[in-house]
Amino acid sequence: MTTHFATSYPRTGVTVLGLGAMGSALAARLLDIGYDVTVWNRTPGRDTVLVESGAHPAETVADAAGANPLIVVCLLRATSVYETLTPVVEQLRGRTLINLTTTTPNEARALADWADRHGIAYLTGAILAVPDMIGTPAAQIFYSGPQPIYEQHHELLDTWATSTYDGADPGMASLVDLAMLSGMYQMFAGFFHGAAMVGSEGMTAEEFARRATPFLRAMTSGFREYAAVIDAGDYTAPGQQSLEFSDLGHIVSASEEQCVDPATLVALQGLITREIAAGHGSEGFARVFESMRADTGDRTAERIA
Ligand code: FVH
Repeated sequence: MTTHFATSYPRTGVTVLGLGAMGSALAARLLDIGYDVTVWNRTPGRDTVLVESGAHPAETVADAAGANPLIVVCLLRATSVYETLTPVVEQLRGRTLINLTTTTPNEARALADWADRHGIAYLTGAILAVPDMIGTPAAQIFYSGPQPIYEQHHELLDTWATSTYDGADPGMASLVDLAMLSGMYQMFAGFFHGAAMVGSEGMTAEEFARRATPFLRAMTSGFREYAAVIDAGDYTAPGQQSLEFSDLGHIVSASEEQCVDPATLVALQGLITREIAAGHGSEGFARVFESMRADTGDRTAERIA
């Protein structure tokens, strides 16, 4: 994929398209540290505070896109991006687009191909933070796509969050972001399930959280150990808790006895059972990974389709 770089520009000019909770936070941060920010939003009226802080309001997307060589997009979904940018694709030619809208990896790749076809320099960003965190190192934003674009705008990107460059594949930033969110939501699902189990006998969720938080925080040290096993691909190495020992049938039964839906746990039990049935019962619990992972054969055809 050829990459089109907008000519370098003074530190100051940035356009932000999309002034929802996140887009507003991104634009406000840039204003705070002295960037010259032009803003646009589909629904008028969401720029009031930003304009009072010095932002330039754009009447149309075309005006906003034409105002600066760097355009940051923070809309709702990939479809929102196409709807907004397709009519102004000629104004965008030769400029740089950093898309911080949540997309799937393939949506990000398709957007990158679309930008390339229209002579637009394009970088995918994926935000792992809530708006209030923008401007703090606790916020994380992952980027992928042409590294020169990332390096050219590194100073600006770092004003928002701790930036990580995840390589040339435009879909990688989205993939890492969604993988992190997957771990978070499944962790919360486990907490909700546990709270429902003890709640069936009157323990409050607050009391359960007080008890569960230090335990679950301690268990995260297992990630590195499991990662070492997975990367080595050796689930027979000594010292691992076996799949047979990890059978969750008793927890599923306890949940059912308490009339609590064990659906999230049953999904994991299914992966364990599958590996045991395939003859791997004596191997380590981390072998569940093998039940999940993609066949890393050539998926290029799928991606472009
Ligand atoms: N808010 C958060 O905590 C999360 C944290 C992680 C990353 N996400 C992603 O950030 C994107 C924006 O999220 P948001 O929280 O700003 O969302 P809203 O406040 O709902 O604002 C959405 C903006 O998108 C505009 N928009 C929606 N559809 C269209 C469209 N078809 N054409 C043009 N603009 C559109 C919307 O405009 P309006 O409704 O005000 O007219 C808002 O500006 C998102 O990808 C999160 O997943 C945030």
